Amino acid sequence: MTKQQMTSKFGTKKLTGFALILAALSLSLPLSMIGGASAASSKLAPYALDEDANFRILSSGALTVGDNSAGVSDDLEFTFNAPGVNPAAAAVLMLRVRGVQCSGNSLKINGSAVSNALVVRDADEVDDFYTEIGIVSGNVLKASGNTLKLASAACTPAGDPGNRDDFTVDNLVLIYRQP
Ligand SMILES: [Ca+2]
Ligand SMILES: [Ca+2]
Repeated sequence: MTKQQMTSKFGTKKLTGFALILAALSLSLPLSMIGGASAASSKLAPYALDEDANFRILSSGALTVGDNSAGVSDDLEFTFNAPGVNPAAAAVLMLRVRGVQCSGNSLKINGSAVSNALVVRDADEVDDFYTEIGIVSGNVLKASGNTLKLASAACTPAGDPGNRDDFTVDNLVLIYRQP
């Protein structure tokens, strides 16, 4: 099992970019509810729009894990910073996700699962990207040296246990609170 190490090359954007994110987040709310995001996610999203919020673009490129294609790893991880974060507060991870078919896949920050980030889709939906709003629990983030890890899981008990579930994420945006 190999890991791809990447470092987020995107810095913190200021007001113009933030306004775009707010607009995107607002748009994503009804879509997420249609797509099955939990009530908890939907409630937490507006909370992240507080005046004390900050955000980071963690990745704007597609990241795929699984075993369908050569050169794709079962898992990958990269590091990112969250300058000025209030570490005790929960945060929101907004992202697009495609191809999740099994519940065992994981998206973790500092070893803690980001809930609602990976939603299992029906077979006829796995070719489409869905906007998801994940929840990063309080006491997970730190100002620097955070690790985000994606891992694909075998689809068990259904299917071939040796066939890991390939899925793709992109446009990962972390919205967090400052003290
Ligand atoms: Ca899949
Ligand atoms: Ca596979």
